[in-house]
Amino acid sequence: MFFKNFTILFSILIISALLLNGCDITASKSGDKYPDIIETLVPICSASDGIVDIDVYSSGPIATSYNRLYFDILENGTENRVAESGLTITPVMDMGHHVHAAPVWQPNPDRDPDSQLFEAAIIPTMPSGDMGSWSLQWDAGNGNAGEPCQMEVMQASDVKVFTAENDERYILTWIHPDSPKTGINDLTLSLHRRESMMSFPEVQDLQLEIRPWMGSMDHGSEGSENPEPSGDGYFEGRVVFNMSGDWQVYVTLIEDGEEIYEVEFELQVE
Ligand SMILES: [Cu+2]
Repeated sequence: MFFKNFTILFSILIISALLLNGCDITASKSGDKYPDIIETLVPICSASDGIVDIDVYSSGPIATSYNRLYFDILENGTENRVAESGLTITPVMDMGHHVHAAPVWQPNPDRDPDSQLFEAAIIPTMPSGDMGSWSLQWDAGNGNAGEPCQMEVMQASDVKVFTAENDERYILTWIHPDSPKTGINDLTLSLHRRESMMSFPEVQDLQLEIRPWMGSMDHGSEGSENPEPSGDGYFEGRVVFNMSGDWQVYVTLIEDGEEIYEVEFELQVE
C-alpha cells in the first residue's frame, strides 16, 4: 500500500514538473531557443523598473533615421525571460526650454518569432548635442515606469521635418533602400504628422509622388512606382536609377489633388 501510494505520488510529481516546464512562460537565457542575433546588435542600455530588467539593443548606431530597436525583458534580478509584455516606449529629447518626443512604432506584446526579442522602431528627428539630449523612456505596465535609457543620436540625412502648405508639420523618412543600386530598388518611406510635441500619428490621408533626378546630368529615370500606404505609417513603391552617381529623389505630398510640399533626398547610387 505504502509503495503503491508512493509510486502514484512520485508519478504526479514528475508529471507536474514536466507540465510546469512545458508551459513555463520563461526560458533560460542560455537556452538554444534564443539565437545569436544579440551578438550582431549594438547594446544601448540596461535598465529596471523593479519588476523586470530590460536590455535595449539597436541594429546600428542610433541616428536621425529609421532605427529598429530590440528589447530583451527578464524577471528582475534573474535570467528568466518574460514571454509577454505591455512594454511601451517614448523617445524624449530634453532641449532645456522644452521637451519633445518622436515617431515610434511600439513593441508587439510578444517576442518576434525570429529574433526572440521584442521589436520596435523610432525616428529621432534631431541629433544629440548642444541642442539637447535624448533618452528612451519606457513602461512595461508594472505600475511604475522604468529607469530612462540615455541614447546618443547621430546626424543622418534620412529624415525631413517640415511645415506643408496646409500648415501641418510632417516627418517624412527614407527607410529603404539604404544603399541604392543602379536599376530597380524596392522603396520604403514613412510619413508622420506632428499632432503635438509628444504625439506623432502615422499619416494615411496623403498621396506621395516620387521623381528621381540626376541633377549633374540633367536627366531622370523611367519606371519608378509611387509609394502607396502599406499600413503602420509605411509607404511602399519602387525607385529606378538608370546609372550610378549622385541622385536626388523628389517626394511630393498631395492632399485632395493639391501639391502641398516637395522634399528632396540626396542619394549616392552604386
Ligand atoms: Cu529636439
